[in-house]
Amino acid sequence: MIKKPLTMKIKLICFLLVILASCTRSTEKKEVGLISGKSPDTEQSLEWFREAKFGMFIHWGPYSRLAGEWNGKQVPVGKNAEWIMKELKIPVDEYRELAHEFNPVRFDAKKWVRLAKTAGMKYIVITAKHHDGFAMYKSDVTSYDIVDWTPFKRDPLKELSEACKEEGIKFCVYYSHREDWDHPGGYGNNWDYDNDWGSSFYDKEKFEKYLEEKAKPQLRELLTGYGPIGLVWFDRGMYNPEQALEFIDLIRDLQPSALINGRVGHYDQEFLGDYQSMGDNGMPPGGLDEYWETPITLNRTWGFSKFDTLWKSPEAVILQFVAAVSRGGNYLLNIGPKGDGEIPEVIFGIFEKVGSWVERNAESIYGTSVNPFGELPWGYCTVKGSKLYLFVRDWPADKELDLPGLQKTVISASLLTDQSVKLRVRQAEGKTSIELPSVPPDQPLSVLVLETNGPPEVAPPVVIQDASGNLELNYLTAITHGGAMKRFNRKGGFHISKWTGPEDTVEWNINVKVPGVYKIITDYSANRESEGKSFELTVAGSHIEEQVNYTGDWFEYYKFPAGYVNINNPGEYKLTIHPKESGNTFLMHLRSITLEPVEVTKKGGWGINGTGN
Ligand code: FHN
Repeated sequence: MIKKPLTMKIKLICFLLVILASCTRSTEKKEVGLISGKSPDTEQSLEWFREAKFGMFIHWGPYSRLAGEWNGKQVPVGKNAEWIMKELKIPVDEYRELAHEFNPVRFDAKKWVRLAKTAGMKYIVITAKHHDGFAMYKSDVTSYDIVDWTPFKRDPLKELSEACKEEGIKFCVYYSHREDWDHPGGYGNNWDYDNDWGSSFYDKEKFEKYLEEKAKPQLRELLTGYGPIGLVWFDRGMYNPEQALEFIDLIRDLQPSALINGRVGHYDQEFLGDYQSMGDNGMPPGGLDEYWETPITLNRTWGFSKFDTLWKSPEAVILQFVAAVSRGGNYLLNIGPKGDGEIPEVIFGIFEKVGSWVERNAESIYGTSVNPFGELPWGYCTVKGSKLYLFVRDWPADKELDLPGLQKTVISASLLTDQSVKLRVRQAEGKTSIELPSVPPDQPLSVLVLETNGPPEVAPPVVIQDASGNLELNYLTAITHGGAMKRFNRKGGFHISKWTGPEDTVEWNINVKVPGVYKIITDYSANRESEGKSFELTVAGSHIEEQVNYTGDWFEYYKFPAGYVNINNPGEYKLTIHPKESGNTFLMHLRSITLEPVEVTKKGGWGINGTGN
């Protein structure tokens, strides 16, 4: 039974007053609510992306020739070499002079594409224009491009797009749409111009001039001059949704099946585009309900730096790649070719080793879907049809691999690379264990393939009490129904949202060892449109109805008490939460719900007897 202390309402009002007092943010930001920015054929367009898993990112421009050094000054290792213009405050005129000398005569499009193929990559994303403002293709919008400005005179994007076509690789472009240190109206230059405006405010006139006379026309050129583009990779998010939607519309008009990454819009707002981009080198701790991709550096910088030699080993790349795939994401691994067009030799060695592992285990990677088990202590998992692929990183000393919660019968189990080696499987009491050979056949991951009697079904995760007795319910262990989604946002981190009606439910299974009274604490963010919406929370037979509080903006989280529940007996329970009525905006962005045992009444806290003492 729920006891709701009378003082709770007062506490909530106090909370709100504190929140409102701290709400000094600009109102310029406008939440897009349910605008998805997606075209009707997005799902279909996403097909190749879902299948592909692995892409090659290329950061290449006049900065590559400088290789992290200018006038005896060095871009510190750990900082981005492609940012040399800004890091060392190279004046626009001087950088333009340096760009005249960019002459990558050793560039070989076919060799680059073959390198991507060697590693098992299915798409290439190249910087058509990075923040330095220099176009790496023939642009008629400006002469500040590789064909008109350099002795090279060739269009590497044309050559790459053709080589990609020949080799069956998706050709994709990166375009820095907000940031441009060369144009007097672009964002970011604070040494020649005064344009480092931050992420919320900008000089409207100057910036819109830049958008109209450079960014949009250049994007139009890229979408019309290079055949089908797999995806457009924007960076450092646009100021507001209206501006971002103009870029989206341009793409939808000119190449409706080109995908758009999640960095097209402002990072702090509802994401636009077709899939979410993690932060640089980001990795979610578990699966999400939306498509995502993570951009990863092979050393520590994106553009070439002669000082940065801390390369990831092939093993590290494979482990990280498989972690991404098992969590339902794509892995976009970067290379920084040199200024002369050569790719550092060491990269060939790494890619060859990665590629040979990927080739051996291709079936377990491409076209698979997310691991249904939650994180596994010994490695990773993917699924395709009625097959489960288990990637064993930590080979168990007793050679017994435990797979918890599989609810289908295993028909056969073997090593993926040698399916004549059948493995013995025992299934009892919800546990599946597989007998492994004594030595792992592959490094850094050995892959097993299990065939089950139908698409794998898995027992839902059960949250147990931590050392303080708390039950911490977050996106990792949530089961989402209807439109409710596990999501990521650069500002808001991992959370649950996109729920607008009662059918959009989220549930958790919890195991309560210690019966008693638990305080329920919800941790969420909500904007004005969601304020006052009702939600229902049910746990152990108790129903709570609460109204959503305004927290300042989306992704500004606050913790709100949502009452108490008395759990009389130890055992397993379900906690569910959903909007009470249908609406046209998200209920809230929910980060977590905590059930906290109430043992003693804390001084100044909420009492369970309604006294507040
Ligand atoms: O500033 C850029 C950086 O140079 C690089 O392009 C990365 C790739 O994801 N994106 C930006 C930083 O997030």
